[in-house]
Amino acid sequence: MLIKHVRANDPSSSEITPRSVFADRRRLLKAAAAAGVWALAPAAASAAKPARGEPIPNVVKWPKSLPEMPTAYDLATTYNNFYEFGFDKDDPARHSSKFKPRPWTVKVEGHAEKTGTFDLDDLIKPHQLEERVYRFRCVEAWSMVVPWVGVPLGDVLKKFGPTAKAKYVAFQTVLRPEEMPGQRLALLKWPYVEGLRLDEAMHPLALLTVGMYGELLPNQNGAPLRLMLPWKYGFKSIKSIVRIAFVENQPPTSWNIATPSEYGFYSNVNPRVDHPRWTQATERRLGDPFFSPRRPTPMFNGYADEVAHLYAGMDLAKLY
Ligand SMILES: Nc1nc2c(c(=O)[nH]1)N[C@H]1C(S)=C(S)[C@@H](COP(=O)(O)O)O[C@H]1N2
Ligand SMILES: [Mo]
Repeated sequence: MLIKHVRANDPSSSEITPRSVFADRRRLLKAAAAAGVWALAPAAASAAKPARGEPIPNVVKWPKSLPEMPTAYDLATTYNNFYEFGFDKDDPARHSSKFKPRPWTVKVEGHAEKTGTFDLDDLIKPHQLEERVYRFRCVEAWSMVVPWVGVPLGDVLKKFGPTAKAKYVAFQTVLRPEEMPGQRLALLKWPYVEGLRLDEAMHPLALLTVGMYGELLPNQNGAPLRLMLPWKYGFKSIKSIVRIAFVENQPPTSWNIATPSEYGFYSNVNPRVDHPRWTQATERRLGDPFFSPRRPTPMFNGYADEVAHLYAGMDLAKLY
């Protein structure tokens, strides 16, 4: 029942072109089957209701949350992109139950006064946590509205005292092919990496996220620690972060490495700059009835008043 319901609300495959130009899906799936990569990862959530996470108590509600109805939990946790767990939207929920998000440490490196390896519980204190309902837009033109739980990224970064040489922040996902079956395939160059200009990272909307819907993040949504950058396409919001580095030069980013002509460093949501293979002017909201029209995508995903000044004078068609 649940699965039927989810499927009926999925964006149909004819509306959304698979992003990958290098991946011939059938060849990949064959390779996956031959390599037996899914064998160790039990199919968990696919046949049943996704297991709910641990509740996070005493979360302060952010006053500027969207007044919209959040996307159904079951949709936001079963229609995912997390290539470490596979290529299809239902792979992350099905193949991530072996992943162990705790205990967890994050290595902080580079141009900062304080660096080192920090336990997640020392990095983010429970009393700092806020619930923020943000709009979320994937570069593949689907969107959702999610109540995330986290702390402003800038508040965490400031504690390390970035020095004058720190111009960018680089992020890296954990590398654990034994727990992440997608990392046993060459879907992307592993580990997944992302980056922001320091002023983008310090922007008060950038959220370092540990939960959603009042609970700890499920593995498929990037447990235990991910970014949430609501004015950028979803792929900038890197999951399962183990390394944060203050760097001088623009760091490499996974999708830019994979397909530079399609994915740039900035990746701001921009309805005026189409993806080479599909329009970015409109989107399909997960959970909308199948027959309802696509919605227009606003500049910076609706956060232009807050973030447009970061990009003043930049040609966003060139710096996409
Ligand atoms: N490490 C890692 N982070 C990732 C991805 C990924 O494949 N690996 N996918 C990105 C993409 S393309 C999107 S749309 C979002 C999806 O987040 P969600 O599953 O919480 O909706 O995660 C982003 N972060
Ligand atoms: Mo995405």
